[in-house]
Amino acid sequence: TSNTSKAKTKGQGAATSVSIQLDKDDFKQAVIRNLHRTLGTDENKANKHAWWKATSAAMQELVFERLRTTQKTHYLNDTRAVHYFSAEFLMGRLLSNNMHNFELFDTAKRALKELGVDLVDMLEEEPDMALGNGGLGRLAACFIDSLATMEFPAIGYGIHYEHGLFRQEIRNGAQIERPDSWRDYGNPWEICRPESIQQISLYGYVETKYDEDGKIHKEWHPGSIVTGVPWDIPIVGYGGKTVNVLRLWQSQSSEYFNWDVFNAGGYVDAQRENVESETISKVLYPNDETEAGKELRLIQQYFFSACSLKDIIRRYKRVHGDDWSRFAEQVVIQLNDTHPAIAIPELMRILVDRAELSWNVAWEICTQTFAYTNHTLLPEALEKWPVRMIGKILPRHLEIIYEINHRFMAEVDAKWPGNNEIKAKLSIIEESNEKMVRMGNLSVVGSFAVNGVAEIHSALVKSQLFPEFNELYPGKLTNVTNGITPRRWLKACNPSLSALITKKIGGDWILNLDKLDDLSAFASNKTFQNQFMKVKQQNKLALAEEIKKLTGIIVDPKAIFDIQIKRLHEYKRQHLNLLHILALYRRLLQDPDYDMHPRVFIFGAKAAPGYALAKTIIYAINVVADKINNDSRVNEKLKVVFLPNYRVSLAEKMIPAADVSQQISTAGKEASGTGNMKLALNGAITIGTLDGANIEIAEEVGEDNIFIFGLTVDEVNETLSAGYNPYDYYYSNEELKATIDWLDSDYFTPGNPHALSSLKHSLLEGGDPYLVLADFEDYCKANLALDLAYRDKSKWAKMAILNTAKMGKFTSDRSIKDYVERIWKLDSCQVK
Ligand code: F55
Repeated sequence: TSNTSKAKTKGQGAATSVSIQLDKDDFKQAVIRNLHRTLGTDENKANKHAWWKATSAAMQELVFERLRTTQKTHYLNDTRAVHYFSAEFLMGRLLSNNMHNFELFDTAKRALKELGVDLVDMLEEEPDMALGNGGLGRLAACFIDSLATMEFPAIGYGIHYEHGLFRQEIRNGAQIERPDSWRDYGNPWEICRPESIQQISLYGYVETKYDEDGKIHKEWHPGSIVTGVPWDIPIVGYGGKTVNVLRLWQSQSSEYFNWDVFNAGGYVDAQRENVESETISKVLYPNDETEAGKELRLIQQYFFSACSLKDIIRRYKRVHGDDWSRFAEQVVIQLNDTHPAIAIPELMRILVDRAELSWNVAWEICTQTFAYTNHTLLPEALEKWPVRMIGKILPRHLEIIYEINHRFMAEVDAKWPGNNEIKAKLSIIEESNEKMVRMGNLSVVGSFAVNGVAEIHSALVKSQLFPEFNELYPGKLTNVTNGITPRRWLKACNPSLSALITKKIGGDWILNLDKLDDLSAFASNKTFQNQFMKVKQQNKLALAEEIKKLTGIIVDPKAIFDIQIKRLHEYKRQHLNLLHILALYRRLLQDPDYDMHPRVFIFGAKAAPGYALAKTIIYAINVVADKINNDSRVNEKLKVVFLPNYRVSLAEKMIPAADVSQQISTAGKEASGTGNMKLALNGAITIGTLDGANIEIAEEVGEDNIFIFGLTVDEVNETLSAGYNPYDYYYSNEELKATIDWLDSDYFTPGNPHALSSLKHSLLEGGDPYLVLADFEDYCKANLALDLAYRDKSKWAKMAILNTAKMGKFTSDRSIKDYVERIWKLDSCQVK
């Protein structure tokens, strides 16, 4: 293309930069050319949206160039690659990210300015690509960024949902869900690849045949066939050298097939129950941490897993033909939780039924190919599918699962002869009233590596979730602590802090986050403290304006900005935060001179639409906010803000402005958390429990630079087994009792005194399963300490700097390095 023929070698910058670069005038021309030729409009007519599209198209020209080179290089080198199977990729916006990763952001900004367009303002035109619920989906997005940055051959496989996670509106304090339509006006980043369409089967029955030698052969006669259309999203690594692909499957009906069935008449009734092909990729299930158990969900999982496997096998066969012996050398598949675990029996089916390999050879290939990441210990999140349902949708897979289990049970019996209790526990089939397939057990049995996502979590996976598996397969269970990409979560979202850091210690931190530790030397330096806190102050000012724009609430940028952003869940304990806010409110009412630094509590959270108590907590936050913000007796010191529709692009505005990071889950429940890392990286101080990656953050920053409170995992277990009674705390802490009772009055919900009763109920009669009451007092103490610390400006600045300085461990580059060295065994492949 013309822009590459005008390529210039970039003089400055890291040796990591790609040589194809544009200067400001090239960039202007590329945007204008795309405005004319791609958008069919011109400078005078173009609105913000058209400018965004033209700019994206200009970027996409560069992206394509590197994509081609990358794919050619990977093909010629016949590289081993990781295939990251994930039902969710929470990408957010891509234009700014791609500019940053091509190191073109400043060039683009200047070019657009000359065209009369403000880049930062224009970026708001891009809808978030919200094809995920929360941490798990965002982790996948950070991982594919790091994989491309570190030049590892990798492909992400997922679902091309028409509607991503719902858009949240707040009406009269309550959450309303609205459909998300991220592609309504076209997505400039995706490319449809009709040449790589796949077809997959569903329903039907299995025929058992015998050949001349009496050998058994299974033939699946499907009841319907679905077409998978791949959409590729290029993933630009930092430095712009490697551009990998995220391949997302869209479902389509395969008309000719379904017509036959339709004409057969007798099958019409059976067909009626079947899921319509197009609905498979229609919508992302909005549940995090609760498994929906719906037929359509299982079909989604099989649909994308089977399409992806076929895609991998097609590519493998192009080089190796029918020689399966090198498959596991070339292909490693990482299962992002159990959502794609049905890929295990699917690969067995292909190898045994289609390639006609022996079971043992097939099983060896399979178990050398798959690795599985566990993201939760919560029982309600562990996927189980009714045997009956799998039998209906995937009859041959059910047989294969039974065969896998049969052989596995023999292994268990060899290890623990005659021990039926262990067998019942480890069996892939749960022999309950309604028989279930346990996808976690299937994943452990079918993988060569299983990892948790933070040290404590992985220890609990070994000791609590899968202890017998750990005995049976020593070394299979391991840890890879999560990480986040510093490109999006510092460089792009916090340009002022990035510039300050780079000025102080150079720009190497972007690719080597451990370098941030060089800032430690300046943590006590008054000048640097002032510079650091000035950036924070500017970011707070910007967020204050955003808050006003989004909610009308006016907040004081000098107040402590205290932020809790994450999905709404009881175990994450937003209601613990709320009870403490009520306690502060009450103290201020009882003593107008109550001494506290002004503080703004800011929340962002979506509740799963069917999770009633989570929705009540959102409602509670909003009604309490409304009361406090309009109470002139306290609102100089206390404000509460619930920002609607929390999502990646909103997180990017909130995180740089945070003074305090709330990470207050019940110990043992949050597998890792990743928001904790993003906030600390941007200089927020954590108030948190010893849970998930908080523990490792505390180790890195040191106990002076974090506010730890609450029960530990062991203490939680002891408290529960001693017969935890929340009333003991309720009656012994006057303030706690008063705040809980307050929620159940009509003070916050005039005319509707019991609107929040279910919240009180869950904390008392409900048994308080997440020990909110047990941790309340210590949480209040930690908050007091935090308040005091903030008043010492220099002390706080030092803490904030050290938090940024000590986050090196939590780059997703390090996570990927761990996966590569310990699990995937990949070589990087430099793309020239
Ligand atoms: C989505 C769908 C289902 Cl069916 C179940 C869970 C989810 C989901 O979104 N889980 C999730 O986000 N888990 C989180 O994963 C993060 C990345 O590993 C962890 O940091 C976090 O602790 C964990 O809750």
